[in-house]
Amino acid sequence: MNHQVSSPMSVTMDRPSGRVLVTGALGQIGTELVEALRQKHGHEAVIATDIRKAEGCQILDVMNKKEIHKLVTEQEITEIYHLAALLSATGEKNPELCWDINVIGLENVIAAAKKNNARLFSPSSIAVFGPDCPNIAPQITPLNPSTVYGRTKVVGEQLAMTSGIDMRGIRYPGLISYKAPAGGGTTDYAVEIFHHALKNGYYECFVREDTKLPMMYMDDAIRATIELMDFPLEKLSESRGGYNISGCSFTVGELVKSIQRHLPDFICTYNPDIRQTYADSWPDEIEDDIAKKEWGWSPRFDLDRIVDEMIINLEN
Ligand code: NAD
Ligand code: AKB
Repeated sequence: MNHQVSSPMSVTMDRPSGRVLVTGALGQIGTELVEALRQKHGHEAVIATDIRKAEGCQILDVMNKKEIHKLVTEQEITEIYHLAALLSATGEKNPELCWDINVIGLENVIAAAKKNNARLFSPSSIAVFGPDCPNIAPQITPLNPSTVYGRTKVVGEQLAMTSGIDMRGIRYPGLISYKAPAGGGTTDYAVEIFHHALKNGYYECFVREDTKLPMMYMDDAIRATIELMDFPLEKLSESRGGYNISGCSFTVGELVKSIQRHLPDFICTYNPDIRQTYADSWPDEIEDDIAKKEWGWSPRFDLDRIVDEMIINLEN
């Protein structure tokens, strides 16, 4: 991957030897990752797929093993970003479907990658940690999640090390972005709050004011993903199935205060639901010394900068 070929286009584009496939491309991450990959490799080299229909995106259900094989073989796919999944809130409402899509779907993609010698990026999550994890989560610690969603992510990390392919992942924190809505997770409040603040000046939050979780701006997450995939495999350790990366951690109360710098009349009230228990089972902060040391990870966005970017972009 990523070698320069001697065509005029290669002056600005880093062309993969084959094509790049993105599953779940219409989601919160896919919307921005496809854009970034197309900028890097050229529009034609990146095939966006999802179970939903949209312009510029092919239909591909990751439960359909035969179709995945066909597409990966016919399109000469050499790199896959597998984003199709159910997130924590949707997943806990339908645990069997969550297991099927997140684990069987991943196994289907791994099988196709293996047959075609493709590299694979498959995201993990801070949901791999459970209530026994220290408040500041180390990279290496027992993984005993209390959610089915978290368990599917632990299996994903294990498959990265046992599947025999070049497979990598990141334990993404809650991701904050403005281009696409958050897709049914516990950390969705940190995205929804901006839309409600700007539209109504009011938000009823489904977790408590003192709930503190690791969060990250989407630009940092996309850059981390591409930087990790660009790094030589032999320089990565056994953490490659799911690297801890830290952006910033804050409580909802701190987020509200930061938004009030722009919108002083904004009011947030609190009405915790079942998602509070998922949030309570996850760590407050993430220790990312291994990602920093191994492949040079470094975040760029703190809380106030995220809030400034969100408000400016949603207002326009
Ligand atoms: P999302 O819910 O926004 O997008 C997932 C996409 O997958 C959707 O567009 C959906 O239509 C598609 N999909 C669902 N079932 C499918 C199927 N059977 N076949 C094909 N496509 C299907 O999720 P996201 O936020 O973009 O997350 C992508 C990945 O990153 C997931 O693995 C998620 O667990 C992980 N992650 C996300 C966050 C976050 O805060 N967004 C944090 C940690 C980890
Ligand atoms: C969720 O809340 O489910 C996701 C995640 C942290 O994995 N945003």
